[in-house]
Amino acid sequence: MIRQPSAEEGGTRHMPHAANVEQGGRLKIHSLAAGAGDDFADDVRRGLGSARKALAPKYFYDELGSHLFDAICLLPEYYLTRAEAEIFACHAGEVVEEARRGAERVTLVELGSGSASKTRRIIEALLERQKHLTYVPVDISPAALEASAHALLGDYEPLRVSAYAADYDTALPRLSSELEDGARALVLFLGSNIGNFDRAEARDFLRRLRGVLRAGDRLLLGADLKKDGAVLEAAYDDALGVTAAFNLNLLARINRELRADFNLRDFRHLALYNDTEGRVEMHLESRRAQTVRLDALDLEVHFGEGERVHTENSYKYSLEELSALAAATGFSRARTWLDAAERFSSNLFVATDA
Ligand code: AVI
Repeated sequence: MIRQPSAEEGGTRHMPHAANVEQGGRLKIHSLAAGAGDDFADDVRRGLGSARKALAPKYFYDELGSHLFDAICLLPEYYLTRAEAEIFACHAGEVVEEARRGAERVTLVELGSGSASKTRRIIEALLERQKHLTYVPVDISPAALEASAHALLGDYEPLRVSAYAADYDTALPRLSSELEDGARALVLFLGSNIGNFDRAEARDFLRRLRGVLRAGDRLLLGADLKKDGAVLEAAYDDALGVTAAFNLNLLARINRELRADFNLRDFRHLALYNDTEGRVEMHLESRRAQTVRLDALDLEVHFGEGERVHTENSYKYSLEELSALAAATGFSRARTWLDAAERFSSNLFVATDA
């Protein structure tokens, strides 16, 4: 998952590109991250000023939001993380065999690597088959990248890490310089992150990714499957209220960073499955008519009773839609693994000839 840098991680704007080399030359960190400060203010002004109020889900992930997301992944209702971990526990060897087919070596890239906990199974399976491995994680949070890179290097001696603290748009054009001749790329895009793009954005993103890959390179894409709406709504509206807190934290973040006076108790979390669009929508609904002041923006925003702020879409896929997505973006869906309950899919896309 792509996360925003927290205040502690620095509000530095447009950090110049710098590559720090550490850990006996085994770790390189490329800092390409731009601070989110003004973008956040501009996006909040635009989002709350539009006729259909909306806020971008990337802003969930400040420090508290990132912890709340980690807690969501432990919830009984949020099956996605466990299902993907189960697939890797059962099939990492096969995934890696398929990814390596016909290649001597693999370079592993991960988009939105976060804590990289599920990646360990893939790294281990690769290191059983090749002596050395270059791992190229990309995440917006320098702190998360550094922590996960140090942990992985401590645990896997033959590993070399070239990490990019950057958003996807900034990192994608840099990736080609990491793809060595003679080594196939295996790109991980896990955890249903693709679901937070709408369908056109998903196609656009995968086309841009395909543009930096070579024919035969692989993408392992985690995608949540379409299923009963009640199961999906429970996954995004858990009984403990953790997802509600995750959603409401967006207003708390606006209070903290933009000196606003949202009363969180005056809003409620909603998670609705939109069957026509095949997506779970999250909203924050105003419980009463109210006006909120955002001092840092010198802005007042009025909310009618029952008015909603749309905060996230999580698109769900059928296997046919995944094949069509692959075909439309320069890949073919070569293999798919499902968890035992068939709720989640890990899909090996192969980059086809241009
Ligand atoms: C990060 N992303 C894939 C999660 C999802 O399922 O869309 C974010 C999330 N939102 C609510 N719960 C989890």
